[in-house]
Amino acid sequence: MSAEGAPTDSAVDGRGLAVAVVAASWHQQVMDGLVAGALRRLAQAGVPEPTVIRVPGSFELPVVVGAVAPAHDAVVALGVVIRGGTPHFDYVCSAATTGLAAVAREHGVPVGFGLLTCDDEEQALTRAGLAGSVEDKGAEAAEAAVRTALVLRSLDPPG
Ligand code: DLZ
Repeated sequence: MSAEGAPTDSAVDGRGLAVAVVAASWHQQVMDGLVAGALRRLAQAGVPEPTVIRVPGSFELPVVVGAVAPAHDAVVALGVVIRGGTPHFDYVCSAATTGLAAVAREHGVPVGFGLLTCDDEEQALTRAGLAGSVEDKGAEAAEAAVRTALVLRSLDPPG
């Protein structure tokens, strides 16, 4: 995941949106950075009190995102999967990715995709929005979810 080519739009106004943040718990330092980045960006967008839910691992993200999606305008899914010496990495990444895309489509609710898939912890830390990080993927996922919720709202304005 690289930030090259990322949009540089102006500030987003998400006031009035109901947003949930669903975050896995593996790799605590990185996860703390991702969650903090998402909450920071949501506050900047006018969403100061999102629902925050922790799940055990990234594999569990889709089922919980699917459970909260109907009551929210957008969901931010956060997780970190670090490549190990077994194929487990591929299974967890694949299940989380396809599962999150499926629940977004099923419910028509945007899911910000803040799942880091990294070779090692150091690579994840550079993307975690911490002091010394180069990227802030939690914030990016939150902003994408809010922007997409606004797009959907503009396509289907309240009558
Ligand atoms: C089992 C596992 C492994 C090996 N690695 C990670 C990881 O790097 N990041 C993560 O979020 N979760 C990992 N898990 C846990 C799985 O996501 C899941 O929680 C367990 O397989 C139990 O269903």
